[in-house]
Amino acid sequence: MANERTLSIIKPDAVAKNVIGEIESRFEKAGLKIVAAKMLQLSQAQAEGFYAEHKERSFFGDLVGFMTSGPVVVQVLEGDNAIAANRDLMGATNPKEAEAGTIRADFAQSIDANAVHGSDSPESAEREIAYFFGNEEICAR
Ligand code: IDP
Repeated sequence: MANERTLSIIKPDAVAKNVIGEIESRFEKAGLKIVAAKMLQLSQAQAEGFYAEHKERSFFGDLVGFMTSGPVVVQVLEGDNAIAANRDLMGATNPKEAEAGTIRADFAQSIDANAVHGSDSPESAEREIAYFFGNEEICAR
């Protein structure tokens, strides 16, 4: 299996619900290691840049508004097939369609406020990790 890194974000709704620890615990219990982490208040420009691929979508303004509505926790997860493993833990984008026991099924209310982000490919993981972390902020473990 491939040892990978992926970018995870605990979004403002989950931070406001005070479930940061419960979500981080799911990563650890699944065997993923947190190799970098920080809490941030995203600026509008940071949120727009992060979600640039969605800028033509009808929900882009709402997405940026939501992502800047309160602090987020960004982390780099490392482990076997970390990108897919994190997506499995997260569940479907729309929490109403997310499998029972996934983070979104348990902690998200709606497709707009869906608790977590996770990179969806090796290319996006590389871009997204570099968006938030310098190499010196990622720790070998
Ligand atoms: P993902 O977060 O599961 O990878 P993407 O399709 O990359 O899903 O969408 C990014 C984020 O944009 C979603 O997590 C969600 O918050 C928001 N989003 C996606 N589709 C919709 C929609 O149809 N309405 C409102 N928000 C959406």
